[in-house]
Formats: sequence, C-alpha cells, structure tokens
Amino acid sequence: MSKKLLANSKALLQRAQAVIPGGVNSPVRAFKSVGGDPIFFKKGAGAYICDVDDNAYIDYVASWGPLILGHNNPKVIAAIQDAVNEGLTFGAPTPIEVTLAETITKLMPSIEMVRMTSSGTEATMSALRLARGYTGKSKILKFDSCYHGHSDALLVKAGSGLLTLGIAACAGVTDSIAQNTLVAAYNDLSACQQIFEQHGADIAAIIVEPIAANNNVILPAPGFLQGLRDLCDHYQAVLIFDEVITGFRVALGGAQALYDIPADLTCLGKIIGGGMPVGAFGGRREIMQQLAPLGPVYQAGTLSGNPVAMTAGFATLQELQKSGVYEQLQQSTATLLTNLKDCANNYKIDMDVRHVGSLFGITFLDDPEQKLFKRWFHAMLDNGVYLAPSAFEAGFVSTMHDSNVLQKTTEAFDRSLAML
Ligand code: HOZ
Repeated sequence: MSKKLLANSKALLQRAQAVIPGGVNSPVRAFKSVGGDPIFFKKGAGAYICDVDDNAYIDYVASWGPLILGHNNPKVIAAIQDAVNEGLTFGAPTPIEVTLAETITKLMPSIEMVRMTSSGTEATMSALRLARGYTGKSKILKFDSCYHGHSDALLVKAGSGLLTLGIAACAGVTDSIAQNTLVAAYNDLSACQQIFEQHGADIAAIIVEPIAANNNVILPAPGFLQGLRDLCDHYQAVLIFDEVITGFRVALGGAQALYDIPADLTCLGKIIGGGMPVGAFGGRREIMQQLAPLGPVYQAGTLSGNPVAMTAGFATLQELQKSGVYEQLQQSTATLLTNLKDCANNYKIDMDVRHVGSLFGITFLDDPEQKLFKRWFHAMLDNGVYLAPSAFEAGFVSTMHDSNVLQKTTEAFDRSLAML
C-alpha cells in the first residue's frame, strides 16, 4: 500500500462511503482490484495532478482519455470561461453545436450527420437503437471484453470495469435483453462469419472498438476490421465503430482513418468534450435521418449539445488540428515505452508494451493474477506516477508530457522496479 501521506484522502473516502456507493461515482476508480483506497484530487496542470494531501503525480489516466492536451490547457479554459459568461445551458440550439458538428463531419468523413449526447454510454445506446430502427432487425454482435458503456444490451461480456471487478454477467440485465446480444472473441473473424451464417437475417449491427482500448489496448488483427465491414455489407447490417476512446486520440480522423475502414455509425465522447461531459454518434446521412424529428427513432437529452461542453470540445479540436501534434504524441509515447521496456529488461522483467499514437497498454507477462501489476501500481504511486487502478485500462499520453516528464516517469519506473 502507498507510503505517501494520504490522511485527507482517507477522511474524504470515509465521508464518501456513507453517501456514495463504494465512495466512488464510477466503479473502476475504487482501487478494488489493486487494493488500497482511491485518492481524491483537487487540481491538475499540464501532465501533473495534485491530490488533497498535496502529493503531485505525473498523470497517465487523463480522466480516462479526454485530456489529450493535458490538464487545464489555457486555450480550452479561456474558451470555457467565455462560454460560461454567456449562460450554462438553454435547452435550445446554439451556434457552437453547429460548429462542432461541422468540425467532426469534416475530420471524420464517414460521419455525414452527428447527434450530440452527454456521455459515451448514451451514444452507443442510441446508435444501437438507430441501427435496429433502420434495419428492422433485433440482434447485435459485440466482442468479448470490449466495453461500450453501461446500457443493458452492452453489459454482456464487457471489458473495462466489469473485467477489472470480475463481473461476468451484470445483475439487473434481463435474459430477454441479453439474448439479443451475440458475442464473439475479438479478432476472431471466422467466429463472426459463423454467427452471421446462423443469425445474419436478424443482426442489426456489429459494434466494435476498432482498437480494444478497454482491454488494455489490443490491436485489430490484419483483415479483422475489413472482414467486419464485408460481413455488414453482405448481410445489410450496420457497422458501428465505438471510437469513444480512439476518436481524435490515435489520429485526427480516429482509428477509422488509420485503418482506412469507414464505419456506418461512429460513437464518440471524451476528447470531443475537452474534459466536459459529452458524447456523440453520427454516420451515414440515410441512417441518421431515421432519428426523430426526421424519422421514427426517438433519442433526446436535456443537456445534449451543451454549449460549455461544445466549446471545450471545439477548442480542443482546434489545438489538435495544428501541424505536428499527432507526430509529437506518437513520438513521446514511443520514447516512453522504449525507455520503460529497456528498464524492465534490465530487471529481467518480461513486459509487453503496445501503443497506437498516444494510447498505450503495458502488460507484465507471466502475471495471470496481476500480483506483480498490483505491487507495481502502488510502487508507481509512491514514486509519483498515477496510472489507472486496473490491469485492463489503457494509459494516455498528452501533449504536455514533454521530455522532462517522460524522463521523470522513466526514473520513477526504475525506482519502482527496484522496490519490487
Ligand atoms: N469507462 C471508463 C474506463 N474505460 C471509466 C470511467 C471512470 O471511471 O471515470
């Protein structure tokens, strides 16, 4: 357990546990799989976050992905402050939601029309409903250990917090809902072909993370995504890419640009809100026009298209469009992982590292029960590096992780391995 002074965090956790289930508002924050108690934070700046006991950490969680520009980017904060001065929400259209929609459709050409939501969960849930409404079919195909938020139909064999907490089947999801969710192993195209041979006439959509970021970053096997595209074309099913994590993270046009596979519908979140609550789903015009008020598929939200969130997202995308940003993110992450791998080799620790742009995964091999991971996680905390408290969550590098920060991380990693 951590040797840092965490008295204020512990006191807050006690208060929180009395009024918030588990003391947290999202289960993977609870440290349940790594042991110890969650840390409470009070501020962030650039690559660093500071807890309520004034301990500073280099942050590789980045609020689980949105903060690609680091904490409190001055341009994003200034834009938000201007927006706040005009009003927080109107429950009516505002100019900035049009501007953000135009920007998204320009940067991700498979998205011809887009509808904003307040979370990634709403985006995937609504995309499924739309796919069912458009095709008139009821089943969906998802992949084992991919995570698409917490709507009922998608909590079947899900990754992220369910994998972390060992929840194989979520209580409260009825059999009648789960039976319409078919599951295949990620990258197993022949299993998908068999499922389509059996159920093709009933399958409305395939939903997939084009990079399995909620299972510690598994890359798509060559031909896998194209195979899914072909199956959807052949059986008239909708191909949904869940790019909530990968969108604007792995490339400006997301994973679909990187692999050159257009989706019919794409789900977004995280980065397009610049740190504010947001989600979106969009795609082919013909499908999106099935949404109310144009069509019969209902979908809505009081805070959808919230002007403060739209402003933060637009300011973030403006920064990301500047030349060299993604090259720098790619280079920083490659440097970091090479340094960590060299360091692990020095200690004769077998470690696999993977990254696509600034999205990365680290796995200790021969560590099936994550015993080494847990000790390493706490050693890194003690050495001032904050990682996701789960062996199945991805890490994120921001534009603020400069060579100095990367060097400090490598030194902390070295000290952590020495402690183990
Ligand atoms: N679903 C997020 C991780 N993939 C976790 C969100 C949170 O706990 O804040």
